[in-house]
Amino acid sequence: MSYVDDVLALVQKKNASEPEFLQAVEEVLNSLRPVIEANEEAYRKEALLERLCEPERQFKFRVPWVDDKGQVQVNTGYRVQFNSAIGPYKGGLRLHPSVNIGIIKFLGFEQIFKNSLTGLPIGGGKGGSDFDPKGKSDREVMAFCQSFMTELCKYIGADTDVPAGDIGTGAREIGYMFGQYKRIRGVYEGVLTGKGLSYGGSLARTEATGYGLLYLTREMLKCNGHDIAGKTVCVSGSGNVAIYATQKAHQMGAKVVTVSDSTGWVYDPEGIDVALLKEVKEVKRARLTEYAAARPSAQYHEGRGVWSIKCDIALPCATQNELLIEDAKQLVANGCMAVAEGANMPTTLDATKYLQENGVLFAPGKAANAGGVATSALEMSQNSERLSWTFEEVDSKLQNIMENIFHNLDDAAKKYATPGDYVAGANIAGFLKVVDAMNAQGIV
Ligand code: NDP
Ligand code: 2IT
Repeated sequence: MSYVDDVLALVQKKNASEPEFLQAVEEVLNSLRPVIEANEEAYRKEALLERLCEPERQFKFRVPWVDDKGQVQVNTGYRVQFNSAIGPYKGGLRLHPSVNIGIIKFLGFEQIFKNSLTGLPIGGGKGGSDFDPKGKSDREVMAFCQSFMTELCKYIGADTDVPAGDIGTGAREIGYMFGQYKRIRGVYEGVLTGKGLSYGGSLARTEATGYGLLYLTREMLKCNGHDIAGKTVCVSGSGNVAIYATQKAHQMGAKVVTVSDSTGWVYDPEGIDVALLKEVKEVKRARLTEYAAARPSAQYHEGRGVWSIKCDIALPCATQNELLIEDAKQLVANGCMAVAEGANMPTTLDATKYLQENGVLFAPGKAANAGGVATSALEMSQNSERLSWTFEEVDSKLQNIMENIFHNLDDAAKKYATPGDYVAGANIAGFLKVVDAMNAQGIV
């Protein structure tokens, strides 16, 4: 068997109960075949892929907190420090009832290559908890965040591991966690990103993932002879990534006609009203039924269904495995020309293959949503030099980073795989830098 097949078999055996992690590893290793096969014996001897697929370190801990009724609740906290070859561990904290070690490992593994693609010195990590912030009071969220950080603060630091937001972790949660870190460790440092502007946050970090997604999508379309202006776009999700993707798409002259949450979705043929969406989701923390109730042109549907609407561009911005093979078939039948992933691994492997085989331009999440972590790295730089840059300065660096990422993966696809295969291009370009650093640092 080839080295890649041997390692895939080993990873499957060792992590049999972690389907999302196995899915992420399978996608990456399969697309690395051309570069691995060119150097197979050396890589095998160094156990390079075995080292890449094994986290450097992982923590799992108890998070007890008291709810508003005086009842003690217990959640499980995680931090996976996956790979520090090119910089301190960097990656978000997911707070969602579905969180388990396999989900955190898949996210941490993806983060290694994503962070490498940004061109900035950040390694891969991820964390979170099965805590559900939905429906909790601010005091309950604070109690959870303080308890979570009381344990997490032992393992992180501005030069070792710098967490940030992800699903369920926004500015409120980051604020509570930062306060607790400072209180226990007694240092005021950039240990978290996505902070509020009054205590070390960066302008444009809130917008960065969604904006970055559109900067990369625009570049991908441009290089394939298309203009984003005038295009109809379907977005899924209605959180941080979805909101700012929608806003930037509108600024570029495209029209977003759908958004969704975990209970339903909205079709708004007039174009999503971003101010209303922000009010419903960021201020009221309410369901999309409230958006539909306030907007005569919007139709609300229970369940899932955004990919059934005819569009030119699809931007999955909610969660993993939300765009399935039947959705891919529907998108192709409806004439969709591009899919760019705002979420991490939202498209299943068979759906990705179907889209690519049917000529749809496909930008994988580890490239397309890298604007968030890239801007987090810019926040780290500003914290280190104790200065704050303007919105325009950060936003223009973000644009450059996203356009460079697209060209790097386009070039890598042409050089090592198949032109236009941006999945392979992203994995290979991300991998080469990490491997170079790992090799230089010896067997660690
Ligand atoms: P938010 O918590 O702000 O929003 C998540 C959105 O996705 C909500 O609309 C939520 O609906 C929906 N959603 C979450 N889980 C599910 C589910 N199981 N089924 C259906 N809908 C679901 O998170 P973000 O916008 O920050 O993150 C979205 C995606 O983008 C994630 O994959 C994340 O890993 C990725 N990402 C985020 C970055 C960031 O900077 N924030 C950076 C790069 C990637 P509901 O409210 O009903 O749960
Ligand atoms: O998936 C991701 O890249 C994020 N959730 C952002 C991570 C970060 O450190 O900003």
